[in-house]
Amino acid sequence: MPTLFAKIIFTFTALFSQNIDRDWDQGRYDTQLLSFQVNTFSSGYSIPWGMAFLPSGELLVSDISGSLWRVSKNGRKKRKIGNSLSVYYKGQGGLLDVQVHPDFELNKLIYMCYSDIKHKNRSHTTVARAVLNDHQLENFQIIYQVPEQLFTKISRHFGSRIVFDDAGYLYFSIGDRGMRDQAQDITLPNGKIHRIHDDGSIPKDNPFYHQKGAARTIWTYGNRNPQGLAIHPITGTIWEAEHGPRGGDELNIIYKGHNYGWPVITHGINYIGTKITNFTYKEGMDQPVWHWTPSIAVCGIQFYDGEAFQPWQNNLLAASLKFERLHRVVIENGEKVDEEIIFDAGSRVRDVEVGPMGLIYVALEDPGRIVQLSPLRKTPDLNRRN
Ligand SMILES: [Ca+2]
Ligand SMILES: [Ca+2]
Repeated sequence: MPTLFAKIIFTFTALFSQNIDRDWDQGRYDTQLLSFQVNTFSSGYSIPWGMAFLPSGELLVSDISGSLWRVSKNGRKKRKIGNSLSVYYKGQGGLLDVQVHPDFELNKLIYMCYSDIKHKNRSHTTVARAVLNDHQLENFQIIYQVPEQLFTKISRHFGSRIVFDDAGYLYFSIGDRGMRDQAQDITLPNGKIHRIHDDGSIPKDNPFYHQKGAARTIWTYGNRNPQGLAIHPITGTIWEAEHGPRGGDELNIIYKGHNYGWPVITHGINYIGTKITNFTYKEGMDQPVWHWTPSIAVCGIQFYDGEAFQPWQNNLLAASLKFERLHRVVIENGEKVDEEIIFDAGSRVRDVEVGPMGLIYVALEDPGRIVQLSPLRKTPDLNRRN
């Protein structure tokens, strides 16, 4: 009889947890400037690591496990895109970001960055592009890959995000790969933001293009583990978010050839509490626009440029893995002037994206799913006295 009893309990638990899974994200949130509704948009992921909208309004989702998905406009259907990526799915490694070419309607190109794998489980961050034909990738092409001798068994700090600027250059990030001092070494690719053309060729006006021995794709250096990149909708500047050690998560504006300091300067300390450096400032190294200390484990970032959440226009949305929240950061003249936690997700927040109708899409972990934020009219405060 204990077996039958256990079975009944199990069935009950299963039914109950299914209900929770379906409904637990739904709710109304009231914030300083407006209220919004949260609904589940798409589920069934390991970790939805990156998101990018196609001009059709469909959403591409890169899952860390290596699967790439094409999700219908209303989120009800998702289909796996066949790919032959050699993804090292371990530790922080896997399929990372996905991005759509600015001229997708003409060339159907999509871009992916991922933890590539070589023999003996050595890995590094690679960038590839392919033509997306319905649910197949065609003309798959690796457009950035480090020399094989730099592949390592270390399975952390791969970065990585991809953005295109207004002039069509492609930027992507690689973390320090756990070898912090190498972030200052411009002959090595790790701990850097890179800039290439959309076909992988290297622009001749890159800052170290003509410097002997330098990795010519480098745009900036001294970046610890950047997992957020976004273009400011008005100024066109590139904004970057990177994980600090313990403390010192950074928000930076990315300028050609600049040194962002890691590990010579940082506002963080080692995880075990010991000091990394005595310095938070040094001549020739950029200070962050903002640093989160203690660390929020900042991941994906995106500027809000839609109409639906009008009061949030040009604000930066930032994902926090550690505190499981979505932040809204108000920026004026390149400086942070205010910050609000707008969504307490209750799950690690991996990425954020703005859809073609101005709705906000948030990628959450455990279980891997995407929720949709849509605005509600703010309820008048009945207790307020003027
Ligand atoms: Ca994206
Ligand atoms: Ca820094």
